[in-house]
Amino acid sequence: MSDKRLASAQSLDCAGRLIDLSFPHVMGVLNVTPDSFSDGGQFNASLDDALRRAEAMVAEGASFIDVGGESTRPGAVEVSVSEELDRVIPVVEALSQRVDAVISVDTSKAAVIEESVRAGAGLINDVRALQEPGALDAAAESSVPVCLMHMQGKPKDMQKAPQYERVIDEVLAFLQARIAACETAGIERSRIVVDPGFGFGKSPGHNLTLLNCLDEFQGLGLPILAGLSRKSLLGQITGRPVDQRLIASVAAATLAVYRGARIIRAHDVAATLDAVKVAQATIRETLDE
Ligand code: 7PJ
Repeated sequence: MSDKRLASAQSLDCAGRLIDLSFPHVMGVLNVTPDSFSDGGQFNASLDDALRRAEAMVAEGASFIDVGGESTRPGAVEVSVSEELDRVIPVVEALSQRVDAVISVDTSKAAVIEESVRAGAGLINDVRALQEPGALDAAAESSVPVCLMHMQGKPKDMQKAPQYERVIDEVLAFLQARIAACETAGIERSRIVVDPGFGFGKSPGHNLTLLNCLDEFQGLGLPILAGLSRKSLLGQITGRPVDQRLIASVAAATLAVYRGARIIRAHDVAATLDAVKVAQATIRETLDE
C-alpha cells in the first residue's frame, strides 16, 4: 500500500522481544511513585500491587509496561538517583521475569538506565530525550531501543508559559537533533522511537496542532509514540476531571493512530486497544485477522 501512514512500518528488538510495528501497540502506564498505591508506599505491598496491575494490563493486550519512578507531571519535583533506583529496579526485576510484555522504564538518569537494562528492561523511555549527564552513553551501551520525547522547559514550570514560533517545526528540529546525537553516540536508527511529548511545555493549541499534524513526524522515518491518556488537554476540551477522561483518552488515541502513531501510552489498556484497532483497520481499509 502506498499510504504514507504505513511508510515507517518496521520492528523493534526489545532485548530479544520483537515488536512488529506494522500494527499499533498499547503501552500500559505503571507508576511506582509512593503516592500511586493505596498502601502509601509500603514496599512489599507496592511490589505486589505493581505486579498485579502489570499482569492485568498485559491480559488486556498491552505490549509494553512503562514503569515510572519519577513523576513528570506539571509541577513535580525531581527525585534522587537512589530513590528512583529503589522504586524502579525491584519492579523491573519482578516484571521482566513474570510478565509477557516488554518492560519499558520511564527515566532520564544514567544509573537508572544501566540498572534497568541489567534488570531486564527492554526499552528506555526518556522524557528528556537522553540529555541528562551520561544518559546517552548509558543507552548506547545497552542494546535496547530508546524513546526520545520532546519537552519545553522542566516539569517544575513547563506549563507556565509555553511558547513556539511554529510548534511542529521546533519539535521536529529538536527530535532531529536528538536522533543525530544518538547516532553519533552509537545508537542506530533501528533502536529509536520518537514522541512529540503531549502536555510537556505545550498549550492546548500546541497539543492540538501536534495531534492534527502528527503525520508530519513520519518524515523522520521512525516509529511514533503518543501519550495523551488522561492528560489535562482532554480535561480542557471536555471539562472533566482526571478520573473521568477515559472516553476522551480513547478518542485521542484513535486520532493519534490514524495520524500515524505506532505505540500509544495509556492507563486504560483494553479500551485503548479497541480504539487503536478501529483506527488501524480504517488506515488499511481491511481487517488484519
Ligand atoms: C509521557 C511519558 C508521554 C512518553 C509521561 C502522564 C505524564 N513518556 N511519560 N510520552 N507522559 N514517552 O502520563 O500524564 O506523553 S508522564
